[in-house]
Amino acid sequence: MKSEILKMLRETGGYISGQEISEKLHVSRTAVWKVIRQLQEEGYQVEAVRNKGYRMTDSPDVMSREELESLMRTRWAGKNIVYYDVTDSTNLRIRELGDQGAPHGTLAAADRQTAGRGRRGRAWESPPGASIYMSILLRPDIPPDKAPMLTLVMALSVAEGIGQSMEQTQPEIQIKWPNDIIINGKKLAGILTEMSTQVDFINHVTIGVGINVNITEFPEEIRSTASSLCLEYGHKVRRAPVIAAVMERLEENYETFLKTQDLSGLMEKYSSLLVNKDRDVLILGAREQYQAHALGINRMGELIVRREDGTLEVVYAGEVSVRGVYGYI
Ligand code: BT5
Repeated sequence: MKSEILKMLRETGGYISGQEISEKLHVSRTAVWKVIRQLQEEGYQVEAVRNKGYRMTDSPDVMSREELESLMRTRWAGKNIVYYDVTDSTNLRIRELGDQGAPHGTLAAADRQTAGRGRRGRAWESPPGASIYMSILLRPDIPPDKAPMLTLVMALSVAEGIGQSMEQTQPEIQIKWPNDIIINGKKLAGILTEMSTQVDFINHVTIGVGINVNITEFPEEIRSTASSLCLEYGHKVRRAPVIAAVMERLEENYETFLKTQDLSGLMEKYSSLLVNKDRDVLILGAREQYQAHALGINRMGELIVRREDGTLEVVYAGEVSVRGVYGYI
């Protein structure tokens, strides 16, 4: 009931009477009033004016299932939500929920992770109260070898979703192929895709996203490469609306992806946000490392590069890392 009342207060904008809320939700006016009191205690600014009703004047950076539900405008992406104040890793929670049969689009979000993970066993810095840690469950009916493209679909959705939630258009949010989200040359967000498969069949896919929102201090090892929305835009940002915006973009981009089972409908948008485009990059493969010029992505999501001798090469995301010649990008 709390998320429905929150949604009504938001959608009305002005005043809504206790009577109207109680009739719509089939509950007593006292029950409505109790929820309003709870919301006020959680920090929401809700005004109560005799003969007019309730009006929300400000909402704080609350992270809760109700807050997220009240903001979600999607049909399936993030419609079923589980929220944790603390968990080890939202990717692990979603994998478990996937095994237990949770529906496509289930979203797990946390305020803090005790074992936040990056790719290949690396760690993801996940302090409380300041950032977004979320994972979504997908059940795509595609062959397993096409699943890595979902990381790019998510990267595009994260970049677009963040961009849309901010009032300023500068600094721009960009993508470092394949899965880093960049602001002013620093890492703002990372994506971790994991899959549960049979031989030629996907059981489910978990896509985890970590976004640095209001964090202002990073550990020494990543201080020069990491940044947050708050640091770059100079003000605090509410996390829940960013999550809702990313889910909205994901729902649309995922459906575009499924039509062709490749990135033909998305590669133009993705390439326009690509920070590596037209730059010299170092390709760090298991067998060889070389310098090349990045040209863009193809419809399979591979990076197209031109080697120094002029030959074109396609680089597959699973096999290599890409670095700028002079640093991180
Ligand atoms: C990633 O890995 O960028 C994927 C990160 C995914 C995190 C989300 S949070 C929700 C979900 N649950 C999880 O357990 N994970 C996902 P990778 O490309 O391997 O980058 C990891 C590297 O980024 C680390 O080795 C550090 O150098 C750096 N790093 C760690 N924490 C960071 C942070 N908060 N901000 C920026 N850089 C960070």
